[in-house]
Amino acid sequence: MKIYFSGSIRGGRDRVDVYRAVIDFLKLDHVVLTEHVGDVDFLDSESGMDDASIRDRDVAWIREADLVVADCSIPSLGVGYELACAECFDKPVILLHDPDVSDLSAMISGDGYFSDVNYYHNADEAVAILRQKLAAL
Ligand code: 6K6
Repeated sequence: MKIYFSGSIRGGRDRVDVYRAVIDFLKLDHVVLTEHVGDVDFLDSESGMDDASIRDRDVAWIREADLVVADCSIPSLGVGYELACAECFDKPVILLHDPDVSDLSAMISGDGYFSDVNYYHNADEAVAILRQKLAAL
């Protein structure tokens, strides 16, 4: 599958270690379109792309993806926007959320499309959840 992994960038990078672990796991059997989200050394300002190009490319990747996996622990406008796109494009979505980091927005928890919310507390738990979910697909 082509998987679009969504996680906070300008919203804050405190969970990048979890993103990295999740992406490394997903890459064992799938193509991850957004590997840069888990790049620990990534500097948004050094990407060389303007914001319109980033947005257009990312929306095109969501259209192309077979599955969207999003970590909503850090509130991020970009992640929320991508989830709305995924719903518009009718893409399956798996959500990861650490309740110790934030309360999940009502706009996500109150949207029946996002029924697959998975709570975790560390990278190992997040990977174990995804291993189980992907095996069941
Ligand atoms: C990429 C690699 C190096 O620099 C960049 C430039 N920035 C972005 N590149 C690609 N996707 C981005 C970039 N900034 C935000 N996004 C998308 O929005 C990602 O797919 C994330 O899932 C989401 C993060 O949104 P914010 O609001 O937290 O930045």
